Amino acid sequence: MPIDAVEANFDGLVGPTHNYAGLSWGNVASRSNVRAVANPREAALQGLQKMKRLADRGYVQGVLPPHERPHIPTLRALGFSGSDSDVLRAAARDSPVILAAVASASTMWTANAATVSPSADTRDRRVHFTPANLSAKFHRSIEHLVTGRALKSIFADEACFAHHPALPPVSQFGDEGAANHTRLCAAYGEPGVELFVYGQIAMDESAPAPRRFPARQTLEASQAIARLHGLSDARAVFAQQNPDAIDAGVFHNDVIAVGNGNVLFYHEKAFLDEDRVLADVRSRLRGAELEAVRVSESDVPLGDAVSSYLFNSQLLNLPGGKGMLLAVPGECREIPSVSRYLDSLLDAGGPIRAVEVFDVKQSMRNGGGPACLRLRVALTNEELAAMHPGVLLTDELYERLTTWVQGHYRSEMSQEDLADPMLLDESRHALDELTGILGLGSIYDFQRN
Ligand code: SUG
Repeated sequence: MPIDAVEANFDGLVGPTHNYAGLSWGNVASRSNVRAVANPREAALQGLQKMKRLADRGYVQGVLPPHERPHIPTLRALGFSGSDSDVLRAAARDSPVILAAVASASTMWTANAATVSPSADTRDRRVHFTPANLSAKFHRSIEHLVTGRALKSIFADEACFAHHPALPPVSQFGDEGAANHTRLCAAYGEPGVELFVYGQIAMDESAPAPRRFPARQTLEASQAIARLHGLSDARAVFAQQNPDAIDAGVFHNDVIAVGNGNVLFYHEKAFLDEDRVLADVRSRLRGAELEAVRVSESDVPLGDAVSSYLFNSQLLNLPGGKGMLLAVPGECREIPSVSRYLDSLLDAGGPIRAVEVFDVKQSMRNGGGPACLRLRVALTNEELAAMHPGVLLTDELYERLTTWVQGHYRSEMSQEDLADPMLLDESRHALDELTGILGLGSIYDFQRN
């Protein structure tokens, strides 16, 4: 009997300090919008509306909470001292860039929160979670502890769920989570193939590597995750991302490829050795044939793929086995080559049967599209029943979160605003209320001290 399972998507709720600080070298949008004034309220509402539309279509939709920002404990660890206001004032004076890093709302991009292996793939038949160390960027490297707490609080039942700490926080084990991990399968409850895509082999200096921008994910990290999660060779494939793509601004694999079920939708420049990747996946995929939907450079030049975020779309099953829906960012309809390609994709009669546009512009300006904003967790019915239900989006939760955002979030956030001690108070107050709404317990440092 096949096991009934669903894919749940957990979107990161945008935090109250959402801003444009230009922190991510190698991420073109982050750099080009540096110092623009952000609108945290609009950002959070755009995210909630995306979640609501997908929940209304019947998809299992969850929410992951934002983190406490600015993160005062990190500033203290860096030598800033005194009262919280003193700490903020000194950081703003001595190093605005450090203040911006500890104030980033980057936890919204939950595709980077963790790598998740469904129980059908793992040796002990539990769902395995490893928060990503995100060690390539300081502002992201401070996420994994609280991410781990939130995931443990939501997936608490040890009979169903296994949690690992993040990998050692050094560049050789740089891990960016699910953004560099795609699972292909015949059905969510069946054993699948986990495709780990790395940017660089860290411990082999002669191996191919990007020249301009950093490779954030290493083979060493991907292999460690596969070992921790108990994936056999039959369940895991490791593939190198094309270094030229990284140098063109593809800082995560989910900016150039997305998979779901037996479909892999990717750009011809995604992988260093495309033929081997496809052969490795094909030889391991059971119960279904891989359908490779390959986009050529002549149809969509790599630069257009990066600026539209075509591949940072969510690929979702349509009900009744009637193909798949591609949930694309609005920018895809603004770039002629991409818009034309989407029309031809629908005419082609392939597995992708529907395209829907989502407005997540506030996040896009920091290089985060629809797929960056969500963490996928395939769950059997039994696992779904075992998880904490308070984070699953219902009409009522959507209303409560919308009211909560409207009551607590500012509509303008400049770099100067990050030093405002009132912002810290407002954020803590809002997050304290949020853990109550979501029923998560005390996951934040300020609630524990
Ligand atoms: O890590 N941007 C994020 C975007 C993450 C996108 N995620 C996926 N592709 N899955 C990053 O580069 C920019 C923050 C700033 O510049 O203010 C930032 O962190």
